[in-house]
Amino acid sequence: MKPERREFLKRGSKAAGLAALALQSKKAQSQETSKPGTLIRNAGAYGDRSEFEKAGRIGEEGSNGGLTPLQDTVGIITPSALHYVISHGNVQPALKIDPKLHRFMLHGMVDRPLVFSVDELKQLPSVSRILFIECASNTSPKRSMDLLTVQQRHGRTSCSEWTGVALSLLLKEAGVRKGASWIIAQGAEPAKLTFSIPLDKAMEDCIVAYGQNGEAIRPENGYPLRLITPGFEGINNVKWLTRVKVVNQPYMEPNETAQHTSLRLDGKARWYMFELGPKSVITRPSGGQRMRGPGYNAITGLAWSGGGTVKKVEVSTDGGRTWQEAKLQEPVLRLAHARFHFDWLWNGEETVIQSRCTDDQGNVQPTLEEIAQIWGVEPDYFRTTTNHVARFNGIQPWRVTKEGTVHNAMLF
Ligand SMILES: Nc1nc2c(c(=O)[nH]1)N[C@H]1C(S)=C(S)[C@@H](COP(=O)(O)O)O[C@H]1N2
Ligand SMILES: [Mo]
Repeated sequence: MKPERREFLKRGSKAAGLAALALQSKKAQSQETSKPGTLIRNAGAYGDRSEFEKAGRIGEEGSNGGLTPLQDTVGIITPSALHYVISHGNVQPALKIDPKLHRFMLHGMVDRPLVFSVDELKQLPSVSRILFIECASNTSPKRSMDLLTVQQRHGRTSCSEWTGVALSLLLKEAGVRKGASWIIAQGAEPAKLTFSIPLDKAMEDCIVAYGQNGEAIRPENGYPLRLITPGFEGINNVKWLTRVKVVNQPYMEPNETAQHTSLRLDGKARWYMFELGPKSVITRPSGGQRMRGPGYNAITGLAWSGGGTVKKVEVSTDGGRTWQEAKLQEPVLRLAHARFHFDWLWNGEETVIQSRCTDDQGNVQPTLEEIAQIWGVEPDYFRTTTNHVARFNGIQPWRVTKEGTVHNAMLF
């Protein structure tokens, strides 16, 4: 489709406001031609980290994924360069999109279809929110067997500050028609990833984002535009966003049917689940690391919930017999990673350590055994099934041996 942007923008008085903004952005551009200052010599125009820092994403075999080294990050922000990457459709390393040529279209069941350039979106009132993103396949227990580290088990979640325009603002400008109930978001890659999202969510808090941690979104994370759908599973955060179509039913695209459902024993599948459950993981000490030795060992980790704000994290250092509350480090933000700390005096004996998240909705992170019970399966199901188990938020146990080595204890 090649609708004339100006045609759309001309219609309606509110839309005329947007047109004026578009003109302003032209002016602003022409002012930018004046010479910028000399870039500083010693620090570099665009800084690098210390050569002694080695934390990096690792790949997943047979996929385009890159997993965040959660064991190496501090605080709650994932550096953009370490944000996990999952791209379907073989987009490797990432799409190269010229932001001057890129357009975002809002159409379908609206009174005034709208088309925006990236610059035009940047002229609109912006919102910034620190939010986690997590792939529905993160921590799928089946993968547990040969995956030992927190990066391998949990590295499909990251947390960034995302900046952009509230999708609700754009939808109001476009004028959503009566009877509309869903939006369909689509990406620019050859496979055109497409996903259906309830209109209520779009109006509540979705963001058409161009910024990540204070600069442009990284190419592999969706440059120049991506949809941010707070708290919903990763796939809803459509990268390289080209359009949002307002419709009255989900489109049941392959990604939301075949590839993002959980098949149950009775042959029924769970789908359109969207919201991710409460979750947490101890990132230190975690699989593959070594204890400092008997005595004081700091425990730290991350907790998050698609249901709201992390209210409480409990830690058990005795295989789940007793639990004690961990300290939550400020800030603790809605739909963001939260950092927790726990002071542990290890007696040098073999034990299992784990964490449990409770969110402000009262949702408590379950054990694998509790999930099995809800599913009506034996815990061993998760070891043997060939079905894809998505949205698994079971408690992550780490076994600490007498020698001070730490191992994944889920299903072992
Ligand atoms: N256009 C497009 N958007 C996409 C994807 C994709 O392959 N193409 N992958 C989805 C999936 S499955 C996840 S988990 C998240 C990952 O976002 P990230 O790569 O920025 O971490 O993006 C989602 N958005
Ligand atoms: Mo995903």
